[in-house]
Amino acid sequence: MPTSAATADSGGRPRDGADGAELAAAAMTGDRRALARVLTAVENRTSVAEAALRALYPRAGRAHLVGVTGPPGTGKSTLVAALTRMARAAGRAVGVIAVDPSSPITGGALLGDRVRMQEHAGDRDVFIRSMAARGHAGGLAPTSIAAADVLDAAGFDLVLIETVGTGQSEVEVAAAADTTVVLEAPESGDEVQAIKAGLLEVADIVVVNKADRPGAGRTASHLRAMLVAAAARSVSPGRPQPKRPEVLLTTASTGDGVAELLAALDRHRPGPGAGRGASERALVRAEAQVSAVLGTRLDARLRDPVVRPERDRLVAEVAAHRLDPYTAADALLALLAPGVG
Ligand SMILES: Nc1nc2c(ncn2[C@@H]2O[C@H](COP(=O)(O)OP(=O)(O)OP(=O)(O)O)[C@@H](O)[C@H]2O)c(=O)[nH]1
Ligand SMILES: [Mg+2]
Repeated sequence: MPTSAATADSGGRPRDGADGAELAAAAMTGDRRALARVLTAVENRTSVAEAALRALYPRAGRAHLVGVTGPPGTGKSTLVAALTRMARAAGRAVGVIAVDPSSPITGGALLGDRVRMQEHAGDRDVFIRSMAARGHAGGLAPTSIAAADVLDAAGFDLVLIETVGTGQSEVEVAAAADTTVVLEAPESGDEVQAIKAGLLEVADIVVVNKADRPGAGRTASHLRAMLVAAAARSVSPGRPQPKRPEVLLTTASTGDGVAELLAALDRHRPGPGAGRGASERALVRAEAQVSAVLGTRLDARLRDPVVRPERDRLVAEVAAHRLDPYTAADALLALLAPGVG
């Protein structure tokens, strides 16, 4: 096995006619090249991915999926590396998906992350994958979730998904995990509080990283106060009070506080078995995936040569404002699936 497989972003070129189910089977037995190929197929949403995911899916659902998000530069990648190191020391297999916001193939941030994760090169129980945030027609979240499913089925026990918490879809990726960690760094002033409030809403655990910097304690207190205020606002009679996120301090660059964060993650891990599948997060994830597949399937059906002329006709009617888009969509639905819609 090549040592560079630890950062097998390219995934290699898929073999001609590579069979998805075969690749999936190989990936599940620890073949890292096969794993990389499946992930490439997932990212490109090819038919190989569909066959692979069908084969993999029953084996997934065991890993702890952890989303790590937060504003740029707060230390997400450094923290993911520190968590990986610590989880590995405890004998756990760790998969990492880094959703790179800027670069479709190779960005500066990605390169930096690779360098940071070099220490894991050659470790069979660490697999790091970068995904471009752009160019996911069916949505970034379903694609990232499918990639996490692949790592889960391949036996990685902890799957960390890093996204920059700037765009809605990136935040959705992290929020679809079992546990969402929102990172902040110490800073003065409250000019970005509006953004933070939005990010805090998806947090299960809030981490103030760069605790070695001045103002970390103050930032943590400030965030705790914001969370208390948010919890007070969300009280509704007859409904259980949602659990208020813990606020932890870490220095990712030295590893301080990372053991405590890992312990907090473990406490938040959903229980195994049937209970897990019924968890709210699992249902949200499943819904995102089924909706994404439905959308893809509908698009494919609309491109069908039998249906296409009618679709084109209806679209032209809508363009000319002789028909509204709702009526047109209903007519197409009735055509595709009589009795539905
Ligand atoms: N002082 C200090 N610096 C840190 C700490 N953690 C990370 N850094 C530094 O902060 C900078 C950004 O760290 P990254 O881990 O790349 O941050 P990120 O959130 O992944 O950044 P993006 O992915 O670009 O949004 C780097 O120079 C790190 O070395 C910390 O705990 N203390
Ligand atoms: Mg990063």
